[in-house]
Amino acid sequence: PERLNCVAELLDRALAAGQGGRIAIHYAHGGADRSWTYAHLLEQVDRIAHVLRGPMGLKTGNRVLLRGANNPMMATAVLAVLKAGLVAVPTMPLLRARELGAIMAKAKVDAVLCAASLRTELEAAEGLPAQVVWFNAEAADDASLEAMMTLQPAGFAACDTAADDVCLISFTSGTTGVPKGTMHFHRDVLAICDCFPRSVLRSEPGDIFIGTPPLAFTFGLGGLLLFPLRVGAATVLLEKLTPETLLQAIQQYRATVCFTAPTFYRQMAPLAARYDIASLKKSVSAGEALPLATREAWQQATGLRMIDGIGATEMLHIFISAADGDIRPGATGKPVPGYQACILDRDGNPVGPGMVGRLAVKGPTGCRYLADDRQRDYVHHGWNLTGDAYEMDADGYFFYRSRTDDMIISAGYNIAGPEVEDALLRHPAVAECGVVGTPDEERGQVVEAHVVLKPGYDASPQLAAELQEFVKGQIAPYKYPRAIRFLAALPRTETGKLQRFKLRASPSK
Ligand code: 3UK
Repeated sequence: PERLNCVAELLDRALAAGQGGRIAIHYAHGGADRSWTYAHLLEQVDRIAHVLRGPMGLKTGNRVLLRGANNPMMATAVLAVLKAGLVAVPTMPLLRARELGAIMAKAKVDAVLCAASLRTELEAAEGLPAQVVWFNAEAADDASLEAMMTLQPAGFAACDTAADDVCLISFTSGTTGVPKGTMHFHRDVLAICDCFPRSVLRSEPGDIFIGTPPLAFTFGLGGLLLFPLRVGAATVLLEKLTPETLLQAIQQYRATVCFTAPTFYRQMAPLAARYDIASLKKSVSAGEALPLATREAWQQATGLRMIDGIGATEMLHIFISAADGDIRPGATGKPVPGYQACILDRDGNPVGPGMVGRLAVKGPTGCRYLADDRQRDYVHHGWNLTGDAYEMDADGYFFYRSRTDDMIISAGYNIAGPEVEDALLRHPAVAECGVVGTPDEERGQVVEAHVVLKPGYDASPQLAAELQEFVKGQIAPYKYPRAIRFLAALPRTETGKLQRFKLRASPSK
C-alpha cells in the first residue's frame, strides 16, 4: 500500500487480532520478573505518542533522538515516535557527549527522549534541542515522560504516513571511527520482519526472543522488538548482560531464539552445561564473522546449529544467512529470500565462483545515506556495496573473507585476517584474538596477531612460537602471524565488533 504506518501494522493489528492478553515484553525490575501484555504495550505507546504530538508539539517528520538501554520504556518510546509519524534517531547507550553532538547536528534532531541514567553525557553535548524529556528516573518528577503520560488518553490513531516516508535514522557503529547515518522507511521496517525471521528463523507466536544487541542497533531493534511483535511472540529485554547472565536468563525465561555476537557464543559455550537451556531452538550470530571454531564449540556444548547472518545498518537487517537445515560450515549462507547478492571486481564487474571480490546486495531495504558522500561510492543502481570481501562457491553459498579494507597483502599474497583468527582460536590457550596487517618494508605488510589468553596461561616467547607453529599446521604456512602480541582485552565497539584500526594503530612492541 501507498499509505502505511509500520507500528499500526505491528501493534494495532495484533490487538485487533485478539492478542491483547498475550505477553509482549518480559523484563526484570529490582530483581523481580515483570511483564507487559500487548494491550499494555499499546496503551503506553499511545500515551507517549500523545505526549509527542500534544505537550511536546512535534509535527510529522520531526526527528527525535532516543537514548536508553534495553528496557520496556525504551522500546515503547521508539514505537511511539514511529506511530506518531516522527523519525526515530536511536543512539547507542555508551556514546559520549562529543559523538552525541555530532549525531544531533548531522540528524538535525528536534527533540530528545532519554533515560535518566544517561543524563550527564547528553547534557554535556553541544546542540541539545529545547525539548528534552527524561524517562526511567529513580525518583518521581512532574516533568518526566511517565508523569506526562498519565495526563494523556489511552487511544492514539496512528499518523497517516506514506510507505516511503523516512521513520528511522540509524547510525553505523563505526569500526573505522566515524558514524554514518542511514535512513529507513516505514515499509522497510515491515520488510525486514517478512524476510529473515519468516524464511530463516520461521518464527512463531510461541517464540520467546532474547539477546544482547542494543535496541539502538538495528540488529537488536529487529531481533528483540520488531520480529517478535510481527508474529505476536514475546521478547525479553535485559540490560548489561554477560555470557553468564544471558545463559541464566535463557533458562529462566525459557527463551527459544537468541541473538548475539560470535564472541558471546564463544564465551557461553564452556559455561552452557551449567544451565538448563533446552528451550533454546535458534541461536543467531551476527555483527562479525563467525569463526568455524566458535560454531563448533557452541554446537558441541548445546547440540544447536548456529544461524550465521550478515546484516548491516545500511540494509537495516540480515540479508545473507542460512536456515539451520541448510548450513554449509564456513559459509554465511545464501541471500535471504527477497534479497540478491553478487561478487564484483574492482571495476564493478561480476566475478565467477571461487574468486574473492566486493559483496554487493540488493533488496527491499537498502541504502540511503544521510548527508554523506558514501552514497556515490557505495550505492549503484540500487545495489549496495557493503565493504566486505566475499567469495561464492559453485552452489551459490557466500563465504566471508574480511572487510575489503582489512585484506592483508603480504609479499604478494592476499591473507584474510579472520581465517588466521579462526586457526588461532583452535589453540587451547587462546580466548580471543584479532589479526591485522602492519606495514613492513620487505613484504609490504606482515600478519600480526593480537592474542588474549585464557586464564591459567602466561604470555611468553615460547607460547608465541608455539602459536605460530600451531597456525602453520592448520592453514597454509605463508599465512602464519610473523608477529604475536599478547593483550589483556581486545578493543571492541558497543556492538561487539573488533576495532582492527585500533590494533593497527597500537604502538609497536
Ligand atoms: C560485518 C559480518 C561477517 C560486515 C548488523 C545484523 O552488523 C550489523 O551492522 P553494522 O552496520 O555492520 C555491518 C558490517 O558488519 N558483519 C555483520 N554480520 C556479519 N561479517 N559475518 C557476519 N555474519 O562487515 C558488515 O558489512 O554494524 C548485523 C543485523 C543488523 C545489523 N545492523
